[in-house]
Parts: sequence; structure tokens; C-alpha cells
Amino acid sequence: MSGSAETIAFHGIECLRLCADGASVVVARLGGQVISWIPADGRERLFLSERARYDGSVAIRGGIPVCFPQFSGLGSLPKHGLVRTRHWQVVPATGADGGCLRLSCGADAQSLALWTHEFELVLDVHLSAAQLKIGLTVRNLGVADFSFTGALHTYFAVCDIGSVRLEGLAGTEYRDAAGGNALCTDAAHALGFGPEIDRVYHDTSRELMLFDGTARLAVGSAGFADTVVWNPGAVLCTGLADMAPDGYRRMVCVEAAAARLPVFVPAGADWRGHQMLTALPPLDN
Ligand code: TA6
Repeated sequence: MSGSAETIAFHGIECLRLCADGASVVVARLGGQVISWIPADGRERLFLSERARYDGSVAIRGGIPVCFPQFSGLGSLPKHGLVRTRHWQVVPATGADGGCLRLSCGADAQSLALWTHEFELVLDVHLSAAQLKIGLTVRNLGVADFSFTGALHTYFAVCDIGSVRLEGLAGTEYRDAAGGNALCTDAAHALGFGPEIDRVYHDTSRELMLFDGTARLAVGSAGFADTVVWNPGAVLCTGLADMAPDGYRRMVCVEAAAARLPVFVPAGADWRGHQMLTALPPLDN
């Protein structure tokens, strides 16, 4: 693998762009958030809302937000935790691998006021022609053990949500956050999209396949026990200030998450998880 990284301004904020094997990825220091991934086939795979805000007042709507140490509203912290609007540090590359970027983010006065733990998050972005691997390391730098929930809250770009299907979750138990948090199991071979879907699938270990018409993307993960699938649908979308009213038609979130059971990290220990995305050749028509 060969590659090169540069600092660029993207939507007016400081980002890093990494190019390798004909592919490119852009990572914002704001939120340590991947906001563009174009594999060597030239097609953007991540959704970024045209109404996203880049002033740090809210998380950037799109790309791959990092949720930590709380997923969604599963606790008393702000929704999705404390690091989505932080400015992450760029960690200089070491070694000869040009297809990687590393950013980090640690506790600060604001986080300590809400969550008393010393931590460091390290985001590793590995790029090759058709693959993007996002690794997250959670380091407990304190003297007390802690537990966290979290996610790599990946927004995929799709041509039209009506022709999207997600395979690999049949028979898997999920908590239906859009349906009163009921525990359900869906036997359907493929998940399709209509009204709002907000599901936490439990203990997902299989690779998932996201079809958008004939386009295909494999979504794998490790370390994160759960998979969250979210699309706001037409009604909820109109209430999201940073989404166009029809924005829901062009995105779907398939998230590597630790949501059902908090992850326990003893004092001084590390936890690692990743999401692996692979752009596959389109299906024959
Ligand atoms: O991961 C799904 C979810 O928790 C949904 O409930 C939905 O609210 C979404 O995240 C987006 O959250 P946000 O805070 O970015 O608007």
C-alpha cells in the first residue's frame, strides 16, 4: 500500500485527506470524524448532509461520528457522549505505512465535569483501494475502572432509500428504539426502509451487505457487539434542522455499536474495536 496525507480546509474546517491506491478519505479534526470516503471506483460512499453545521455547536451530520462514552440517550450524559464536537489531535504517522491516519482525543475540563474519568481515544483510519477500516481504541488512563457505551455512527450515502436493502440481520434480536424499545426479531432475509427505523441489533458478528440498487458494500466489525440501523424517515427528518427535508432518502446509518451491554475497561487497560467497509463491484443488471 502507498499513500499520502495532507491538511486541507473542507467545508471551512481543518481536515486531513489521505489518498492511497486510487482511494481517498477525509477526516475532520472536529469530532475526529471521517466525512468523505471515495474508494478507487470514484463513488462517494459516505453521506454528508448539505445542511450539516461545522461550527462545533452540534455534531457534523454525516460521515462517521464517534459516540463515546455514551451511546444515544443510554445514560445521563449528552446524547451520544462527549467527543463529537471536540477538536481531536493529529498523531504523526510512524513507520512506513502510508495508508493510515491517526487522531486522538482525551479528557478535558469539560468532559471531567460530566464524566470523571481520564481517558484517551485513538482513531486509526486505514485506507486501501476498496476498503476503509476505522479502528477505535479506548484507553483508561485513570486509577478507577470505567464502563462505556458508544458507536462508530456511520452514515452511508445511498441513491434512494426506497431501493436500499440490508442483508445479514435475519433472526437477530433487536431493541426497537422507534417502537417503544420493544425486543423483537425479524425473520425477513433483507431489511428494507420506509418509515423511521431505529434499531439496536444485539450480538451481531456476521458481515452485513448493504445493497443500493446494484451497488454493494460489505460492512463488518469487531469488538463492537451490536449493530445499529437508523433512518429517520420523512416525518422525523423534517424536524432535523441540519437535514434537508428529503435528506433521509439519501442516507442510512449502519453503526458498529456497544449499546446493549456497557464495555468494562479496567484502570490502565485498553479496549479496541473497528468497523471495516468494503466497496464491492456492482451486481450485474
Ligand atoms: O444511532 C441512532 C440514533 O441514536 C437515533 O436515535 C437518532 O437520534 C440518531 O442516533 C442521530 O442522533 P443525533 O444526536 O446525531 O441527532
